[in-house]
Amino acid sequence: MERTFAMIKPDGVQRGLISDILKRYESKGLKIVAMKLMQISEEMARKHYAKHLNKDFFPELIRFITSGPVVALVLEGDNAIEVVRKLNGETNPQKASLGTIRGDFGISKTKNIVHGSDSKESAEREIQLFFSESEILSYERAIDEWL
Ligand code: RTP
Ligand code: MG
Repeated sequence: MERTFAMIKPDGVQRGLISDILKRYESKGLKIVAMKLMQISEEMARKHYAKHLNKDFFPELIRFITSGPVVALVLEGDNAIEVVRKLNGETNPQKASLGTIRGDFGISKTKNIVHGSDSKESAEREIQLFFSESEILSYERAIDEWL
């Protein structure tokens, strides 16, 4: 089973979309193995988005992601990294397909509601940045044998 890091960004929380978004991840069959409501510090934001340090949008991105509470998640499932990115949709919500989270709920390139790790390396790094080992649970669900 693969694990990925996902996040409901400050706009998703402020707009009351937490339950809609969790519903999509859960309904797809992904298992929530860690979850917390938290406010990201500037230092953590800079670490999380380190690869975008030299982009024009970096300062705006850091300001936005630290602007209010987010929901940090570790999701587990077969091919979870790719599955979450598909559910999230393209980066620009105006281009994202309808039926995806960004396609259905977003309109701004910065305020694009959700994050999902883009590779195994990113997933491992981001999970470690946001969660300690003891916050990540291992458990069976009755439905697991049907997925
Ligand atoms: P994410 O990391 O948040 O899952 O999004 P992503 O992989 O689809 O996009 P990425 O290229 O990693 O960009 C990270 C975040 O930066 C913001 N962004 N703003 N204004 C802009 O031109 C612009 N481009 C990217 C978005 O919030 C994007 O999710
Ligand atoms: Mg990314």
